[in-house]
Amino acid sequence: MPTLTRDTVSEAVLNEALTGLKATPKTLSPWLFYDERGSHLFEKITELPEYYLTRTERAIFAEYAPSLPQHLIAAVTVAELGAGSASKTGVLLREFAASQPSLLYQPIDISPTALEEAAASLSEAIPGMTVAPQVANYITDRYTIERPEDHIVLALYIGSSIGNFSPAEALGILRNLRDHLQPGDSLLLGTDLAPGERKTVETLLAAYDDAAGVTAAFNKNVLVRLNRELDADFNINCFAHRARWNAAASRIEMHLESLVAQTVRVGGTQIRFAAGETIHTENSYKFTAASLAELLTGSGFEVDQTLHDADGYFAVTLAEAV
Ligand code: AVJ
Repeated sequence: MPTLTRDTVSEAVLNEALTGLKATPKTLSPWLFYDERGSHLFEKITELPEYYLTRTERAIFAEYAPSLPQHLIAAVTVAELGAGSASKTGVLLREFAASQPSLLYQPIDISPTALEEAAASLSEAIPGMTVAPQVANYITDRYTIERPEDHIVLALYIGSSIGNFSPAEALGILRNLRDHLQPGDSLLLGTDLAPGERKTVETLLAAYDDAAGVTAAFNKNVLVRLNRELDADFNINCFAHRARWNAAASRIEMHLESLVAQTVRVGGTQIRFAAGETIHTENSYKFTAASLAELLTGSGFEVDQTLHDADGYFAVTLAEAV
């Protein structure tokens, strides 16, 4: 099973930080958010009044779980990409476990702490279920999906995690996932939706710039992490959290804006910032029915059904590997 040791993680952090901060414009990849503190801040984000994504997706699951297609419930193993603490997954797993007491659940995530919490809380909530966690970056590392004999695989890629990736990268991730599957296996994909009739850009922006400042702390945590792990000397107060809607690319962007001209030392390298210059820390793509269909068809899946909330904020798509 591929695992990341502490050393390979720090090396990856150093590579990512130096490559991103020497580039123009400056970037830092969103996976850097998720150290222990970042993972906890993200959990707090999911409970914010402005952050509708998690609770909307959970409501869709709760409504949908009792009517899951029979072939999915019969003999299935569930593998989840980017499981995190898997707080939403329980709703679905409970449904599967009801008809399948020895359910095998395979969460894959980059954060060992989040996986430990997921394994602990789910094993307790669903006795009899086997949890087989895998610490892996599903973009850069190999991962495995086990298939008990005569079982189908249901892959979960929920929480709009795929929204962090460009359309081309998203295709690559789903094609790679498809390569782990067989025809007849299924994918449940959770995606945040683009502004529409009832969803405004303001709603979106508020979700990424909440009144309590949790998202700002989450964004700035990447600098805290570089300070600690790479002995960098970012002055956190000299950067501000910014959320922007990029309509042309259909994405929310998060940036850290340097409030002054300054030089920061990162792993022995001097990085210069102009006043107002930003580090682009995250893209969060927002989908339409058309962009979802294109993504899924292009990666070897066929859309079975799409579920969403009444306001069209969020979508959960069930697709079959073809
Ligand atoms: C975990 C990628 C789904 O894009 O909404 C939340 C991360 N960033 N607030 C998202 C995030 C700022 C989140 N995803």
